[in-house]
Amino acid sequence: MTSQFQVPTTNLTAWRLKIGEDSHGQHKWVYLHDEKQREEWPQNNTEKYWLGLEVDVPELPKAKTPYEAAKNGLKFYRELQSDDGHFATEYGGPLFLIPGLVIGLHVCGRQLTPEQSKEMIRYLLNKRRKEGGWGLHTAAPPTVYGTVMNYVALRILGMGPDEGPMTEIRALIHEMGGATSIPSWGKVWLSILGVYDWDGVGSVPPELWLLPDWAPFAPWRWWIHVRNVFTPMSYLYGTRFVGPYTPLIFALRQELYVEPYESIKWSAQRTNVNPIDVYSPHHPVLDTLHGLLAYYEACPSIPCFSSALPLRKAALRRVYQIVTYEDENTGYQTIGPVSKAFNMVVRFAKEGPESDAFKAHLSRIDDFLWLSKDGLMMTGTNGSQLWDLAFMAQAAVETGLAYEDENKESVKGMLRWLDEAQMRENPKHYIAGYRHRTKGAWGFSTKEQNYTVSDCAAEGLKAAMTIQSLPYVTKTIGLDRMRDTVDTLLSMQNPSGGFASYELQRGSTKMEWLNAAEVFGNIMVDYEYPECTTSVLSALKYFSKLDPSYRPDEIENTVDRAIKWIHSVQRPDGSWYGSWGICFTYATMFALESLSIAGETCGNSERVRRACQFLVKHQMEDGGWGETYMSCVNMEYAQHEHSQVVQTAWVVLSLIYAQYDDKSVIERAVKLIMDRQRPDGRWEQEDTEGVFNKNCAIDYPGE
Ligand code: LAN
Repeated sequence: MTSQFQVPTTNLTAWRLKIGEDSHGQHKWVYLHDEKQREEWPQNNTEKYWLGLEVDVPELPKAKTPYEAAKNGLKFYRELQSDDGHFATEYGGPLFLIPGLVIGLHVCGRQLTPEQSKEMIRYLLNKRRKEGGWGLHTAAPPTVYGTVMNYVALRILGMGPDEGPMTEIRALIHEMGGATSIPSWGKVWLSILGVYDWDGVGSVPPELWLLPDWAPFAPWRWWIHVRNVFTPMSYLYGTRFVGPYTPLIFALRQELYVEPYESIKWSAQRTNVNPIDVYSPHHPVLDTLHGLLAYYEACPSIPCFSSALPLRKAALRRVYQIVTYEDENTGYQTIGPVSKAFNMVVRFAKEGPESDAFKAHLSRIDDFLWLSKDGLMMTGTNGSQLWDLAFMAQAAVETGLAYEDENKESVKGMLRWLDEAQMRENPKHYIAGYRHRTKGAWGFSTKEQNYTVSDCAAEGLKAAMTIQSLPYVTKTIGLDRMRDTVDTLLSMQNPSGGFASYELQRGSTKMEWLNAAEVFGNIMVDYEYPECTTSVLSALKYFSKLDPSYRPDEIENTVDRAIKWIHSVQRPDGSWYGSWGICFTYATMFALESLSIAGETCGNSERVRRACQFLVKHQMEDGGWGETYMSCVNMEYAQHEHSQVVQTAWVVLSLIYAQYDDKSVIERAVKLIMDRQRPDGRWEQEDTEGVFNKNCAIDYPGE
């Protein structure tokens, strides 16, 4: 079977990337069926590059100095800039996103286009690991969650049960004991599809949204991503939503389990999670609560307790309202890909297939789909537009490349995009939706996505300030608008002095007791991070030079407290733990930037020397650095077998911030970076460099 099987593919030269005009920075890959249309709208270098086709760029003279290498790099990257000024990039890695969308569409009676489906199948098959299945992300070994969910996705996308590698994948699922022990988010999606029983899912009670705001465990205090997943999930759980029972559902019930479906004792599955999947085991508090809630959930079937029903109804009304706030605040994209699929199903379940809300959801699916050389993926967010651009802008100015005539138009383009991407108002449902202020902020991706992220707002502001320092640009972002950003940044400092990601830390870290998503760590509340803290304090510091009269005392005080917090989280070995990039190399770079702003360098600071010793100790023989995502998982430095250009560059920056005096260390690293540059100026994507929730790697190929 396997030998005859042809992985489906489409004509890659027929795909185009449409960049949104009204919704600024929006990405939408479209397939042009018509030859004439393709001629009229030829493929550009951005499309060719991301599809792995040959890019139309010259070979450049080999760089002899680091400056020339950077210049060649920007010359190449400029080719990937969109007309609106931003750089559209792919953003993949997680492998639990496609199945949610595919199941979500299936239960709503919808499908992707035939071309999208083919490319998605190609992606999943390309990302299958040599062990036979999929893990939580592309760099991890297979788990029940990854393998079952992606197997189901392939079946829905049209693969037959014995087509190609499907028999082998199913054998692996059976070897792992079948789908009964899938982690909780998998249990929920399979129940929605009708191939698991809601009785096997630990309670996801919408009633939590009826708790008063002062309650210590009230959901508005949870980390924004978890809150936005929990909310629609609790609606679907509370209504026990199940999609239509198609023949495929009955087939999957046979395929996914080692025992007959009808014989499975569902209530025993609530705590059954395969150990190979578990990163954060359930806390006994959660299991006890679930045990108690099981009685509550059984109420409707026990007449004397049916008084619980009005409570559930009220809770569902409340939860539905919160779902609509999120949809309306984000142009129906929601904060991310998981909530996107859940919210879409909720709106379908409540308002039906013809409703405006459901149709609006359908119209914003493409924002999360990216066609890569390996096929069609679902992205971690609707892009990383601001994040990529903000660093590129600062690098262009700080290296001096922005002063080169050949780069001026590109730099002006970046400012044009920044100007459009700043959020000028607070969200539509600001107070009622428990949102943090957005006025003046930039988010990680687009303005329309509409979420402040502390470091994105800060890096956006830094990018605007640096570009506007150039003599040839018109200062389109005035001081008033920068003051709005500063107001937002100042509103985000936690009592500890550190900055979290999207909001203040709104509740106790004991909330982790309720973490029911076994595959992620530290997700229940927002935590302070050296990365976010550094971005904010550096932005405030630069701003205070530009506009010394604006809130000077508060800025100074905020920066001082932030530095103290950075001090407080240095580890005894000199490093800092990174939560968004891999890992110690990433966070140590940020922390050393902070300390250099506070005037601390190797010459005068023991802690900076300790940090440098840590970094230098890990330099590899070839002069580079390489760390794997396992550092983030285990909180211990995990050496990569190969050095990585990106991490090597992070360390070079770190050592420069620290004014490290042994220049030979830096020179060897820079030589490695230069040697890895390709003749057209690009650097290839090597291993993954990003991470989230301690356990999931994510790629940043644009950086
Ligand atoms: C991101 C990507 C960017 C990242 C940085 C700006 C780098 C960071 O400094 C702050 C946090 C942030 C914005 C971040 C938070 C979590 C995200 C959105 C992601 C890692 C991208 C994908 C991830 C999201 C949670 C994925 C969906 C999965 C769930 C568990 C809901």
